Amino acid sequence: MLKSILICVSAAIIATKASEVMVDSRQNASDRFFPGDFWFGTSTAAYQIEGAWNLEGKGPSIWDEFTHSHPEKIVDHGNGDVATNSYEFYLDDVKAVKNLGMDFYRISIAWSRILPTGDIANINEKGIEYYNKLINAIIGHKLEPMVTMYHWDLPQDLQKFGGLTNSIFISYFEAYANLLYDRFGDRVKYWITFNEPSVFCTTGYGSDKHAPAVNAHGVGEYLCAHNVLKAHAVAYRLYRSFYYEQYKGQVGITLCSQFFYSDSNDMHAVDRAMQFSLGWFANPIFSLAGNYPDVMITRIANNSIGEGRSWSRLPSFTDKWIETIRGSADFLGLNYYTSRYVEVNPEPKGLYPSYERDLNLKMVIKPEWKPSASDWLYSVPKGVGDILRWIKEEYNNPEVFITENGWSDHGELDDNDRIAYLHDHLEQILDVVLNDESNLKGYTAWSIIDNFEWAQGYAEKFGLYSVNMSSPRRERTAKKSAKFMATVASTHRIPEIN
Ligand code: PNW
Repeated sequence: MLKSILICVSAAIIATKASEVMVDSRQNASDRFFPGDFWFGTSTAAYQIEGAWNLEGKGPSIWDEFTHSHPEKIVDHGNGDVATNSYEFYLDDVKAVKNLGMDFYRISIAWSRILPTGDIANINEKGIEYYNKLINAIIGHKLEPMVTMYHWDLPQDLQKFGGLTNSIFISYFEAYANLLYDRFGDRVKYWITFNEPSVFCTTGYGSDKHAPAVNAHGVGEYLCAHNVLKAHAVAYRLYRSFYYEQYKGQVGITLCSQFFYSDSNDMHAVDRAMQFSLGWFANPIFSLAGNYPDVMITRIANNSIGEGRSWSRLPSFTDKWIETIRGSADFLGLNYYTSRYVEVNPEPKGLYPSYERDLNLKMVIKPEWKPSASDWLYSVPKGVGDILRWIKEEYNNPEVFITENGWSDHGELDDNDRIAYLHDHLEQILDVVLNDESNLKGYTAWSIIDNFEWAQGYAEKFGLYSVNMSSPRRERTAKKSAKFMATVASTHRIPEIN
């Protein structure tokens, strides 16, 4: 179930187009290197690492509430109460990123740490102080901070009135964004409004797998997405109107998508998968026409009518909103992990109604794809190149940052499978860069340290460093992959592996 919902919806041009990629003849193995201005970084998110869930004025988030009231929904019954205690040991994380010779560190801010109820009426200065220390440490280590405003941890009080499904969310988010720009904008030049709305809207509002476990399938995920797009655009416009002139920063959004392929060359199915996953959020922001992809508008309206409604479960934008949302990003943050083949379901499948049923595609995993410790994550390096090329074509070559890419295992220090995954993906990415097939500015590895992997608890590890979870000091230890990434970041080349 989770697998199919988590289709951080992929896309696919078909294999042929992508495999025709010619590698420039000048590129001998020895001079295949990333350009000097290409950036490398690593990423974390507040709830997954900070701990200190109720310390120094922090209010509860939907993930505190979810893990406390439903421990059975987390594989190991874990939670983020203490996590890797980065609230106390944030300097270890910053130093780890620095040790790898990275250019930037992508973090997120816990909304309820600085606004305990989510509301601007009540500011927690202790929380502001924490992020000031963290941001200053990042800058002090000559790293660029890249800051995500919302990485899934909504203040619990905002869920009382429906959270992201209530349009008043837009005003709350605007006030929150304004506070962040005001307090941190002098030092933070790269802002990401939301991390992976397709994932948190489907799993949190369209299912009960993630917080806030609303499970309003078929309606909740679309309401959530609608408000996210508006809130994102409002936060973007706010920065451009009141902060850009002084601070000259950039504001983007991070979207997650797989790439999709078809064995039977069914390009309609492939396009539908791409549009339901990446296009859902990217089309309104990055396409010339704006608005949701046509295939979503049509299918969801038709299904809605078939269900006896006189309205579509996919909300519609006024022309004014289309205008406000279109072009509201300086860059597209892309989280790429894996891909799928798609086939049309002979019979409609999934909860009635639901996003899954609206999409109505079977997601197929190829037996030759290497599995990770996560049931949804298989190594498909080709997909990252194909999705970058797809983005260039579909959205007129926007600036892109890969804001996450990574591999899970059970915590080995000699993590050769992670190295192989990173190596193979970086090779594809380098091809794209050298052939000028994407306006790609940087690459971010998920994650610098092992951390709380949401419903999978601490069982699945994505870190370049392991963390001693049985010691209160939470010591960080570099894995073999940390060395690999350090070589990539410092030489701008991809070392050969056996
Ligand atoms: C991301 N998929 O989620 C999140 O941004 C991180 O917080 C998380 O720890 C990381 O990836 C690893 O899971 C994803 O289905 C969820 O392709 C689902 C997918 C990809 C990323």
